[in-house]
Amino acid sequence: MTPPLQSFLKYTSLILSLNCFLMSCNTQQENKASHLKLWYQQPAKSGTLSNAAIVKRNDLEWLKALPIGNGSLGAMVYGDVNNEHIQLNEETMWSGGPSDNDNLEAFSALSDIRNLLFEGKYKEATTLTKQTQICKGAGTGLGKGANVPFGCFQTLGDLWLDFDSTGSFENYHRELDLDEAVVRVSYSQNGVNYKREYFVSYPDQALVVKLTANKPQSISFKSTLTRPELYQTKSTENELVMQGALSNGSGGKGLEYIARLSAKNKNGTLNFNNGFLEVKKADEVVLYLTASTNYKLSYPDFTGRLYEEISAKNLEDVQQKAYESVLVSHVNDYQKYYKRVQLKLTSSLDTIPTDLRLKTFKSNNKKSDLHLVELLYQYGRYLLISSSRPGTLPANLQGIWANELQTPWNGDYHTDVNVQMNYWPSEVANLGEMHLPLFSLMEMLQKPGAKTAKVHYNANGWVVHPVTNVWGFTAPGERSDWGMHVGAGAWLTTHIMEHYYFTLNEDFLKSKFPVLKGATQFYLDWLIPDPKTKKLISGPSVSPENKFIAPDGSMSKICMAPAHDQQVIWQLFQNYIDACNALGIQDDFLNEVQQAQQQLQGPQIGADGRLLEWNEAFEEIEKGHRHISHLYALHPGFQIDLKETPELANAARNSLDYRIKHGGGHTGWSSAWLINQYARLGEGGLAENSLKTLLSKKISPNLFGQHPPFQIDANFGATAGISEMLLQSHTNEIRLLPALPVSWKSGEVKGLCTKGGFVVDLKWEAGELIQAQVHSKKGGVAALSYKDNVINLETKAGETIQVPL
Ligand code: FUC
Repeated sequence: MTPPLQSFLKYTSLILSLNCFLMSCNTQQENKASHLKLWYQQPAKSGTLSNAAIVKRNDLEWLKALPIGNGSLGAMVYGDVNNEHIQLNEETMWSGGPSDNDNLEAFSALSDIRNLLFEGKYKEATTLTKQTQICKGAGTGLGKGANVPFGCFQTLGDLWLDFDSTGSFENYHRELDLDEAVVRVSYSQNGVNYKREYFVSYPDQALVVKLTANKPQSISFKSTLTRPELYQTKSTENELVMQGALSNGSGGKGLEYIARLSAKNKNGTLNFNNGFLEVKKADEVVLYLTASTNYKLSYPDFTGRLYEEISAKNLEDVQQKAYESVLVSHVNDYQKYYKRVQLKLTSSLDTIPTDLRLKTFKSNNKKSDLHLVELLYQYGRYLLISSSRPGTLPANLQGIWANELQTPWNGDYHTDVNVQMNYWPSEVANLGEMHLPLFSLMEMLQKPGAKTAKVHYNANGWVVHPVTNVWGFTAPGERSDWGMHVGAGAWLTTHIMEHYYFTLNEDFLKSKFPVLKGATQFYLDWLIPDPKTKKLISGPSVSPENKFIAPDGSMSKICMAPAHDQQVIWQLFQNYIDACNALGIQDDFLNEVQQAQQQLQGPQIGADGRLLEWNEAFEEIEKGHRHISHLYALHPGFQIDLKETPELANAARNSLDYRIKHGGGHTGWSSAWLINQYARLGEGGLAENSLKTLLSKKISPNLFGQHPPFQIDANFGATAGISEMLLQSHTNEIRLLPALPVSWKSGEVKGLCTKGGFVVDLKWEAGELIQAQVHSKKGGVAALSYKDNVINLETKAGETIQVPL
């Protein structure tokens, strides 16, 4: 190389690297400035090690603690100064165990119940249903199943750090940084500035806590691991080990678990002794915690893993690495998913702590707080990444965070809206991988569900009713009024095609096709012709979980052809037909499905213009009922659409308005559903109203959704709903800004996904779309619709196109 060229290149590369350095500084600064955080100026008050046994489990302080997690290991960080408390979870910590719940009397009474219903004898039909159709045994224990075979998702326990400091502190700051999935706490005490950093790493399968101070020898504390019951904590030379077995709900030993804690210090001393870790006068301490159980997701033998070895190996590996590298690989792994979507509704700086912001919002008569909307939106994505990863169990009613032995509703999987809602944001908000655990659960449910289908209904295929658990519970619930929701399996299974529609991943579809076909098979056998209309109908079943006044004067839930069942079955059949088209399947079974779909009783409009919830215009007992299952076809289904079936859409709107007028949307998840429903109706203002109701009434200081109690579906439903307001692709069209509220004047969203494998970025000003970009993963035509215009954009796989507006 000639010298001048060499020096030119050197010079250029110097300039380049300087530029890169400056750019990376700028990006870092920009990133820092744009970091979304939940932040507070006070700790959540924890108990202390000495009163661990009597710490109130379901206290309000827990709803101020901050959740971190890696899909299976979870923690709630209180950030208290003198006594730190980190409540722990491991997603498979389930009491109970597999049990046979199928009712051998069910099938012989089935046709009698149907006949009674056809004769209008609702009272008798309900009595016979109660007597014969419910599960055998205690079922879910009426939602308190910790000590029956159904079991309950339980806390793993608590990690306590009792510091030797007492007294006051200042400059307190506590935050959950959504951009990095790290909790940070800082404060000053006795002239020393303290910092703590907490995260749960997916790559290293460990909870990591780093404690530092700006003066040497300032960190001294005593620590241990406890659990409200069934545990023993021992110390080895360099570990604390908490171990035990839960109850199997039948008087025996159930799931086994282990949690291990180790520590590294800079200066000072570390001592593991007598079940405690004692740290004296350290400059810095890093704690590592791993946990594991012997659970395996495989019916009927759920025992599998060498769990003691797994947790030991994880602990050994993580502590051999430098803290910084563990942190960096955690952040990189998390950001791979999190950074895919950006939402900007405001450029104002976040100068108000999150709890005060919420309070102000409530007292300000719900004046829009766009920052809060951004925060809630990304928090939903954060929670999904932190509670549902490929290879884990699906996010349950509380994700993976629960601090009790008897978690509300057993912290299980309710399949009559709740677990489905958990996954509504997964595809559109660019977290398709996080959807995968739901399919693993369905695969496990096939076998027990096939037995239930045979025993209860003499049907082929598989079924699940409104509640299931990690032990393969598929029978109807113990109370027929909610337990006879026979459409639940159809609803659950529609998620398979939802994932396919967005990803066009044929291998995925092939591998899950048997699950889809099994569910379809079940409903083909289950449906019967209505003697009057000859239409195919489902029943005996319920419209979750609403009651009506029957023609015989009784108050009933049991009926034939609830609109919800009819709609989810239509959707399942449509999904099956689409799956066959995608996979090139053409056979007699497909023909049968196509014919059955055409013969299904479809949605009906009552004389008052509302969509009928039941097969006749019965009067509902609870007019503002929290479930709006008879509008499933509008959302999340696509049988009803504003443009394609305007009359039905209008009837759905009437039903929604009526529900709300009578107090509907009163649980967190219910108001979250309304956001989605109104978005589908193109009603940005009404969708925003429901979002505001949720934010003002059903969100705790740590932004956990509230039924109440805490139920995470509202968080996921809200994230899905906000996405639906900005982008929809439930029909063949991709609708841009279909339900933009007036108050979201200008903004930008990047990285939302649509069916067909497109990724969309949108920018708007003064309520008008000014920029749109489509990235095509799979090629094909993107039919983009904005207001009344439709553009058919031809794309090639891998191409990114600016849309001409
Ligand atoms: C359904 C709802 C309840 C609650 C429970 C977990 O049964 O009807 O409101 O959300 O799930």
